[in-house]
Amino acid sequence: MKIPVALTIAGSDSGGGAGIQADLKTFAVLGVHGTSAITAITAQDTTGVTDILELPTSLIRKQIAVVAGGAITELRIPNLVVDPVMVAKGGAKLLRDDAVAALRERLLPLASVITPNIPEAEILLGRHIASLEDRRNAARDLVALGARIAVVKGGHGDGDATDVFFDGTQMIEIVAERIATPNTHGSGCVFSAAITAHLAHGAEPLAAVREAKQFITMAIANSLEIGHGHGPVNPVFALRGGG
Ligand code: PXL
Repeated sequence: MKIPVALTIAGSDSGGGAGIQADLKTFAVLGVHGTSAITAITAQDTTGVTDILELPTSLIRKQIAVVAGGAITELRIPNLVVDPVMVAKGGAKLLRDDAVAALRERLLPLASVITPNIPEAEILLGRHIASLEDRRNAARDLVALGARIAVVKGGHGDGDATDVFFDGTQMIEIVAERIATPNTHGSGCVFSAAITAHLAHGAEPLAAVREAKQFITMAIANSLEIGHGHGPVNPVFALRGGG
């Protein structure tokens, strides 16, 4: 049987709700064979991150190399989805300050799609983002910085969860009703992994993002009451047992 293959390069969440674990569940449910390069190991539950170990760069490189046949810059990989993770739901820092410039200057220009939430777009662009118009301008500027497509997500805004998609030509709003729940841990991971999975299946980027938006909306609607903090979204909502 032939199946598309995707590689997630991400941290491990011991709580199982975000990072590598969320990405692999999402890939599996969307019919993609998931491979992984683990960048860091977090010790965390739904109430927060207790410890983080960064893995050696050489080992991260090797994980990517054996799976993908070369590091990202040397490869002509068809689709690179960059989710610029910076801060966990509970407030823990997941990206060192000195890595922000590298993300902006070296990774962003390689991205087929970059998927910042509002706080991440603010850090990448160094300015406050309040209105929907600010979100549109942010998407424009992220494309000007070199991303092929920017999706600035509206989850941290008010009202509907309106994401702004810009590919250098089309500026499109993708809207979903806000779901009132504290259990949104892993939402960014599941969204970016779902975009990746649909691209791996050959979907056009706008279609992939629209499908991923529907998928994350369902994963939030079916999110899990686990622990005493932000419970995880549920990418396996369609499976028997659901969790
Ligand atoms: O949701 C962002 C995220 C990504 N990756 C890892 C995480 C988190 C949030 O906690 O732990 C490993």
